[in-house]
Amino acid sequence: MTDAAEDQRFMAAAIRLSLRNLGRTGTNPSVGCLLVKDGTVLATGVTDVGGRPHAERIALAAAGEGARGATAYVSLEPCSHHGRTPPCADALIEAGVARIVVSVTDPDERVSGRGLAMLQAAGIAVRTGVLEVEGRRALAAYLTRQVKKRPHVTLKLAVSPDGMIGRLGAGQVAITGPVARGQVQVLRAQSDAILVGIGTARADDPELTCRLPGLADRSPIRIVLDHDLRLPPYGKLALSARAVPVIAVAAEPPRFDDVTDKAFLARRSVLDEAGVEVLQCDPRKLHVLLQGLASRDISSLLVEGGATVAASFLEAGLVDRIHLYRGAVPVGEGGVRSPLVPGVAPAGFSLVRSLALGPDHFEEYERDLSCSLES
Ligand code: AOF
Ligand code: ZN
Repeated sequence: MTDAAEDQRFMAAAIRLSLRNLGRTGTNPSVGCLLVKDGTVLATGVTDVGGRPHAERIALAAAGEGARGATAYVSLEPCSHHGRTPPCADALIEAGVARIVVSVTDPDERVSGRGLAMLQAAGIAVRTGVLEVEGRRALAAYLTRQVKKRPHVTLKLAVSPDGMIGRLGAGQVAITGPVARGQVQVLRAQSDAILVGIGTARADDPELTCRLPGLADRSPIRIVLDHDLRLPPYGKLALSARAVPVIAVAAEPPRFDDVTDKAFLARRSVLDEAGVEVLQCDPRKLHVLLQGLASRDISSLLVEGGATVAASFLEAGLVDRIHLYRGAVPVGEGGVRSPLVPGVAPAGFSLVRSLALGPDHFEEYERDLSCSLES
């Protein structure tokens, strides 16, 4: 195998490994690191839950003296700053690593090329940009929050063969089967927050938690766009707000004769008591809301419905990735039309993955790079 092919093979493994703690490292990226010598993996490391220790330190600790003369494959540039831990670049130099292969350079202004420069200055051979597209995909939440100061947004839609996402007044309609639903639950576990509109919250009474065995403690924060604060206090979301946080995003309360609407205040105090946080921010100003969520350490946001919310995120140019499921059973009369249909790439997006999930079909679209620079 050529050196280049071997670099790609080990970097692919480091990136795959990094996915293990996706959504569990706070604002710190989940990074994967492999230490390799003579074509054999000596040790591996993934950024620990909570964000520390960093991946390189875990791999170096596992390899011990064996790290001397090894090649390190890291999905993100090793850090150069004294943050809550000393620089990984120093640790790699001290351990006597001979060569470093990196996928993505770190946009964190404390690092941003300095990690690579430190390694090179110490005489270590450095190669960057290996499987960069895949590396950026795995680090998308971190990179988006760092660069755009907003969370990375995934829009998920489950669409029936007749182009519907549900039926008016019918509550939750099962569009897809258990395999697809399981995949959505994994996506929830990997996201920091999940967002729906008040229409969906009222009509479907969803729980929006991750209920896969073993992943129940990884439910994301639940956010409802709720302009007039109509979230039912006895719905599943409010009733479970003490176990898994719920944020209702409401506009400024209406005022009559300069007195704040009493009914609004009453609704707010009931929700306060249930443990629901009311965030005052006009839910129609999505850019402002997303900046606010990023400043609360939310790096990845999963938008789960309904049609109005999906359309407004798309119109605002705030969708980075789309997960589109096509179910097998038509909804028929009274259906709610989906803003997107499977098989047709939305403008500015490209298909990156497509697979069958039992009777259903799954498509993943990513925002084209030229469009993703703007918002
Ligand atoms: C690495 N390896 O596994 C990760 C890195 O608060 P601190 O000190 O943990 O620093 C956080 C920054 O460290 C984060 O913004 C990013 O630049 C880097 N994350 N670096 O060498 C890792 N997770
Ligand atoms: Zn580090």
